[in-house]
Amino acid sequence: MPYKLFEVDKEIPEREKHIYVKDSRDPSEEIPACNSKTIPGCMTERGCAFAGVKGVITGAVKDVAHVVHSPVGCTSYGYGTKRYPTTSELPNGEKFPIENFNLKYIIGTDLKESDVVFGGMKKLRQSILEAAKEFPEANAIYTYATCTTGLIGDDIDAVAKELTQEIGKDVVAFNAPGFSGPTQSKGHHVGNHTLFENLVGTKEPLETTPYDVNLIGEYNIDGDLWILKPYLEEMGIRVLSTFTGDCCHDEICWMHRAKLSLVRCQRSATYIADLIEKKYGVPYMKVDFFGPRYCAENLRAIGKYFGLEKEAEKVIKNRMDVLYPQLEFYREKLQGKKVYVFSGGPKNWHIPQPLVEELGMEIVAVSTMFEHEDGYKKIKERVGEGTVIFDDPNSLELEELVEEYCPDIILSGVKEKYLAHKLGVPCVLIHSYENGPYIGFEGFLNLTKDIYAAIYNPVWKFLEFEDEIKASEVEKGLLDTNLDNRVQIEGTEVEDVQKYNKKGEVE
Ligand code: CFM
Repeated sequence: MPYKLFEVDKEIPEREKHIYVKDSRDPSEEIPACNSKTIPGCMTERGCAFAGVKGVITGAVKDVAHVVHSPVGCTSYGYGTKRYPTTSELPNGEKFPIENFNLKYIIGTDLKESDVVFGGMKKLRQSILEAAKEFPEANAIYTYATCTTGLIGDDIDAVAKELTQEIGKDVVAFNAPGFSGPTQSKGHHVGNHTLFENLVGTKEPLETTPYDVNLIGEYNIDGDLWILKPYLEEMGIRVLSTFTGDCCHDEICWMHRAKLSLVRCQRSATYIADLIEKKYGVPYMKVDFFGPRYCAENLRAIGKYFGLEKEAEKVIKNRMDVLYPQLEFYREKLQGKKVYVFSGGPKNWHIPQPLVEELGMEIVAVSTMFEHEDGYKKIKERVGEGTVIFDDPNSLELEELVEEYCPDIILSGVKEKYLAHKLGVPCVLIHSYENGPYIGFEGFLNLTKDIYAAIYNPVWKFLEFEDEIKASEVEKGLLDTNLDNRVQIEGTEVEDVQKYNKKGEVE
C-alpha cells in the first residue's frame, strides 16, 4: 500500500494520492501527485507565482530597481526576499554605489480602490519614472504584475515598452500574477522566459575565453555562490554569467556567449538553459554541489568537459582533506538520528543522501512545496525504503507526521520552524540557512554543525510536556501516577503543577 492517508485528512481523502511511502518494488512512475492546485481545506505552505519570479529569480540581481505593481501588501511581501547577498562589483570594473541594493529597496505603485476601478497604468508609468529618477545608478527597471493588476488587466508590457524608449534603459515586465499558477514554480517559469526573450542576446561581453560558463539557478543564498565560484576559478573556468546570484543586468544579456551552462537549481532555471541551447547552441549540464560526494562527482564531470581533469582533482582533494577529519566528531554524534526534510523542491533530493552517507542519519520523511514529476523521481531514487514522500503538506499533516515518526530534527523553512519548536523538535532552516552557506564541501560542514547544534542544544532538556515528564519520572519511580493534577517529585508533593499537552498548551 504505497499511498497513505493521514488521520487528519479524513475529511479530504483527495490528499491520499499526494502522500507516497517509498516501496522499491513499485515502478518508478509511482510518485506522489504533484504540481497541481492545493486542495481546498488545506492550510498550504506554498508561495505564489509573483513570489516565484521576484522572490527567487530576479530579486538577486544587484543593479536593477524593482517596481511592483500592486496594493502595498504585495510590495512589502516582495521586500522580504531570500537571503541573497551581493558584492558591489560590476563587470566593467566599476562599483555599484549602493551595497546590497537588491536587499535594501523595493518600489511599489501603492494601488488604491479607485485605481482598481479606473485602471492603474497611469500610476505604474509614474512610479517607473520616479524610480528611474530616484535611482539613476540602476542599470534597468523590472516591473511585476500581481493578483490585483492581473485581474484588472493592466497592460504592463505596453508601459514597459514605452518607457524603455523614454528612459533609455531596459524596462522589463514580468507577467506572473500570484494566482497564475498553483505555486511559485509558475513564477520561475515566467521569469526564465521573460529574461530570455527580452534580454539574452542583446549585449556582448567585454571579453570571452574558451572556458566561460553560465552558472544557472545559483542564487547565492547566504553566500553559496562564493563557495562554488572559487572551485571553478581554481580549475581555470570563468563564470561569465550567473543566473542570478550576485549578478548584474548585463550578465543576463550576454549569457548566449558562454561555452557551457551549468544548471544548479534544476527546478527554477532549467527553462532558460534549454532556451539558450536551442537558440544559441550552448549545451548545458545539470549539476549538484550539495554533499561532498555529489560535489566531487560534478566537479569531475565539469573538468572532463573542459579537459581540466587534473585541476578538478586538485580542488576536490584540497577540500576533502580538510573536511573529512572534521566530520568525524559529528558523525559519531548524529549517527541514527531521524530527519524530516521539507523544502521547496530540489533541496529534497540534494540534501538527504549526504546526511545518510556521510553522517549515518536516517531520513524518515521528505516533502516539497512545488516539485514536479522529474524532481519526485530523483527524490524517490535517493531516499530509503519506507520514507514518506509527500507533496504540498498542510500544517496538520506536519503535526501528525511528527507524532508518528518522531524525527530528531526537521530541516525546513521559517514557516515550519516555530511549529516544529512548539512540538518540541529542533529545526534547521535549509531555505535561507542558519549559519550558511550549505553548498559545497565547506557548506556541508556548516550544515552538519548547525544540525548538531540544534539537536544538542540544552534547551530541549527543559521541555515540560506531560508525556515526557510522566515517562521519565515513572522510570525513575518518582511519580505517583494515581495523582492526577499533582506531580510528586523526590517525595515532595507539588500542588497545582500545570499540565501541558503535546502542543505545549496548558490544559
Ligand atoms: Fe531552486 Fe532554490 Fe529550491 Fe527554489 Fe525556493 Fe530556495 Fe527551495 Mo526556498 S531556487 S527550487 S524557489 S533550490 S527559495 S534557493 S530553498 S523553496 S528547494
